Amino acid sequence: MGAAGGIVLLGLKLAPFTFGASLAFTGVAALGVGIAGGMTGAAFSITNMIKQKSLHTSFGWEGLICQKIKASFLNSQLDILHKLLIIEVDTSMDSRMPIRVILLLILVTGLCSAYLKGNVALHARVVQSSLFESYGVAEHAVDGNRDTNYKKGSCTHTKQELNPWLRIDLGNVYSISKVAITNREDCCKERLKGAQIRIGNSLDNNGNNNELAATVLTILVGTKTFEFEPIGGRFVNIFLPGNDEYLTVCEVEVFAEKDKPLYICVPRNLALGGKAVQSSRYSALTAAQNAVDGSRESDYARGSCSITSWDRDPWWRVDLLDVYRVTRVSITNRGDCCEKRIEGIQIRIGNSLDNNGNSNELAATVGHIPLGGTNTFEFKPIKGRYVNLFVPGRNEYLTLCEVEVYAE
Ligand SMILES: [Ca+2]
Ligand SMILES: [Ca+2]
Repeated sequence: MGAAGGIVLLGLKLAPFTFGASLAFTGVAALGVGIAGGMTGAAFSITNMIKQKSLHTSFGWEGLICQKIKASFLNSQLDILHKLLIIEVDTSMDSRMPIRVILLLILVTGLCSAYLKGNVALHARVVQSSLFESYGVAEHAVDGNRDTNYKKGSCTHTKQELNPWLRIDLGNVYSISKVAITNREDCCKERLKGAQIRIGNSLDNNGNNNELAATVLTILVGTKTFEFEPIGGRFVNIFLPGNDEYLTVCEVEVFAEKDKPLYICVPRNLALGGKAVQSSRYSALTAAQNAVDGSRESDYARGSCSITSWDRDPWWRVDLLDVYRVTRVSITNRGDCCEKRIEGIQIRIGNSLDNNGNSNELAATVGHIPLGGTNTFEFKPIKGRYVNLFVPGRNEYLTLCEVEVYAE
């Protein structure tokens, strides 16, 4: 189609993208966002489904859960998209709805046919060890433009430093057999000599300890493709060992051995499996753990909500059992009564248990959430093992029917 545009999927606006070679990848990303955002019960049940399947065929790391691709799973994903489509049709009164349905159908088609052919790094998330100046941002490595003139604004550029690096996060795990690197040509071609391509799933040493796939042994002119025995990985690093080095690339393209990923990864709800406590318990039905039981059931009588007594400054806390860079918390309000209890809750995240964790960094403050509704709060990454929900300055029955926590 060649047209750029954004897609609204389950009420979430996705970043603009171009239909074409990257369509299938974007389709997977869209599904991930749908799950992550958890804007509907359907999306939430997908997360649970993946969690249950994970017992046998997937693994997780860095706040993600990754599902091994099998034909049946791909089909089930298509089923899910189909169901979401029906939900959209059934519930949306929005006049733009038909456009959304068409876009979603295109996504489904993309998953079926154009599945991940070509460069899987295109428009992927990318980060580098430092930034020389705004012309040299990391995103220029995956912008689809091989222009070798740095001044045209399509190359990266770190500061001069020890061991600079650039890391591409493919989002999913691929069996990678080829990486093409485009060097700058307006000057400084020799700088890239000695750079290593490293591939794997670890972020140890920023991913630079992952398996060495190839090394730039000579002065690289224009674009050079490095081929090697396939390596499974989500991260592709360009690592330049040495003192006082600048790392600049004008494009990095990554090609997988097969035309689909080995694993599809979606953000994992870190609160599931965590240990929850609260300042007090209203009744036997309202344990702290009910807010992380994987169910958004919002009817008090069903026993899936946590409620404290009428405490001064009540609080609830989940221990994620590890430290994550948390970027998002979703909270489900009680549905059968008491809509306003939720208002004014502070989301606090950190590693301290001083003041029961309620003095950790403030991530967001909860406003209105409709009866039985789920709101998602997004913020800059905050490192922490504990997520507190804290109501300062009043007496309240702190009531939560589900709390979901996601890292970047
Ligand atoms: Ca570029
Ligand atoms: Ca619950």
